[in-house]
Amino acid sequence: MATYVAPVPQIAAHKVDRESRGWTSWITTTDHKKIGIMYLVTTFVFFILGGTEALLMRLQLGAPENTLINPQTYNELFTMHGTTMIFLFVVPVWAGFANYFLPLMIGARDMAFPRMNALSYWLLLAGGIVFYASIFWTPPSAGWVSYPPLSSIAFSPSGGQDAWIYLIHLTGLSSILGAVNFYATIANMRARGMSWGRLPLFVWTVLVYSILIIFAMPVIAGAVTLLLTDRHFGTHFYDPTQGGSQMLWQNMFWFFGHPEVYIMILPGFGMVSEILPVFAKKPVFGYKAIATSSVTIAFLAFLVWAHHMFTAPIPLVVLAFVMMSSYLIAVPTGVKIFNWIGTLWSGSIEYSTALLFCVGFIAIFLIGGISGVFLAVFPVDWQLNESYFVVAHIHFVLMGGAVFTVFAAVYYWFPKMTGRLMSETLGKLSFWLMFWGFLFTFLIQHVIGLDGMPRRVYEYPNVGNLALYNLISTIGAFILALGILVTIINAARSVKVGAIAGPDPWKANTLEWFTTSPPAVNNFDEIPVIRSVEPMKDFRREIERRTGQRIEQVPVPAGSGEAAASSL
Ligand code: HEM
Ligand SMILES: [Cu+2]
Repeated sequence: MATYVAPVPQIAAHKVDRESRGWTSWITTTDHKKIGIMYLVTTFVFFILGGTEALLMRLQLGAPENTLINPQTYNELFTMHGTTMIFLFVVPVWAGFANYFLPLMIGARDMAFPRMNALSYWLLLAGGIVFYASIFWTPPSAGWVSYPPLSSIAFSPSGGQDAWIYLIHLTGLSSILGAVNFYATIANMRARGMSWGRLPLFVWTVLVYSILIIFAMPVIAGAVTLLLTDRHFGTHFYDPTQGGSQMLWQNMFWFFGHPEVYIMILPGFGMVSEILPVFAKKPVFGYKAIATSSVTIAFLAFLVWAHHMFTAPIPLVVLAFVMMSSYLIAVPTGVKIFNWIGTLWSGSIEYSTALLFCVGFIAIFLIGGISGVFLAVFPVDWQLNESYFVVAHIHFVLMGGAVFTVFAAVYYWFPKMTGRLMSETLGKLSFWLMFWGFLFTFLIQHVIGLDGMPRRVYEYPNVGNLALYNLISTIGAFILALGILVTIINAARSVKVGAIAGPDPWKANTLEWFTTSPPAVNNFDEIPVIRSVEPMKDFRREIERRTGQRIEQVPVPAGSGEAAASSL
């Protein structure tokens, strides 16, 4: 087998510590890869909890005037579901992937602040436990937006609402520390030669994700602190009868809430920009446009929060401004979609499961974007606000933008994390079940909304076609859940019996493939100098030029990996 030919000057080899094993190694670890895996496992557990809550709601809604679930429980279920999915799944799941892969992608040996990194994880877990502990008493029931007066002590006297507040505090702090860490790592620890213009696109989006978190999270932390003092310490920030203002909550919540949407989906955009070129076997179309559009989206995201408040008493001229700036966001988003299609265009496409999830994402997200354009017209929103049309819209955007891209990331990166490939047959089965299940569940909800069914109701009368439409939606939800289950089974099976992956099973472009699967504690024994956005391609070409032979795999530097770690 060919040995690694250094195409470029090398940085001195690095001695590694012996890798510690056993369960204590997990709770004491500061290794970004272990922390990444803990993040991923934890967030997937919450995803399953949130999904179960969703299925219970869909069961209740499967038939008109159903009495399976009482109204109070239904309120608790949608509150737990929305909160779990957003704060305990989508936001931290990206921190999980970024933890594992960001240092590898930029050629670093760990995050900038490894101990703080561990703290971020433990704060997330604490937030989740505090929140879920409330199910043993009374869970919160004021929705994931917790508007006062619903969330006030008068309407929500139970500790569940306080648990919700602590969840925001703890996961918010976790996210902020994580974001500072990602930012510092990207700014200071890139391999030699990796200028900003050579940063992998996923890393660009993690950078923007971090900046959004740093600006948005403190605002909601402040907002919930005021809610806490209103509830327990006699203040009246949100109580209009005492000189407070309910609008204060709405403004603070959505000043955070809209950027939050991009916190949840930008890393997914980055993921798609990594995966498409690998499986279309050509360079990404418009690297600079994709990177710039992420930054533009982030900037605009702070101007449009009031489109979530179109029915609140706000001057018309402000509404018009918010409507126009919301449209402006469609431009950079359109640029991305255009570039992804450009990347696929006339590529020799390999239809891997990861690629299917990316293409499924583009299709679904596009529909979510279009219903968003409807909702951004404020007179239209006055009609559709609080209806099932909105439920359809958020799920197209979030399931498409976050869940489908997360699944793409799982299929793409699983071999790197475990050393084994997942089954493509089960992967494709899972994709098609999820794709069709998703469309059955949520496409029809646009019609349910247009027919006038409000959201957050536990039952509906048997009028028109509501019963049929809701039944279709419920059946779809179970097909979707089955699809998710297939991936879980696939992952559990492949960890043990999957085919051995090798360092670079996809012939990919970025540095995380320039090491063993899974990587050793030190990630790389030698860190190469970077000369383009596609370093692996450079290595391949360089070796082929020197040896005059075509190669399938770039040999990773001798001594890298487990063998090196245990031989010391
Ligand atoms: C697994 C498939 C899913 C199903 C079947 C599902 C179903 C539901 C249902 C039935 C509701 C309540 C609608 C209402 O009564 O107003 C809901 C609300 C919601 N869902 Fe999902 N959902 C799923 C996944 C997700 C994901 C992945 C996210 C976010 C990333 C999400 C975010 C939300 C939010 C924010 C709400 C609003 C909660 C509130 O009204 O306070 N859902 N979903
Ligand atoms: Cu928004």
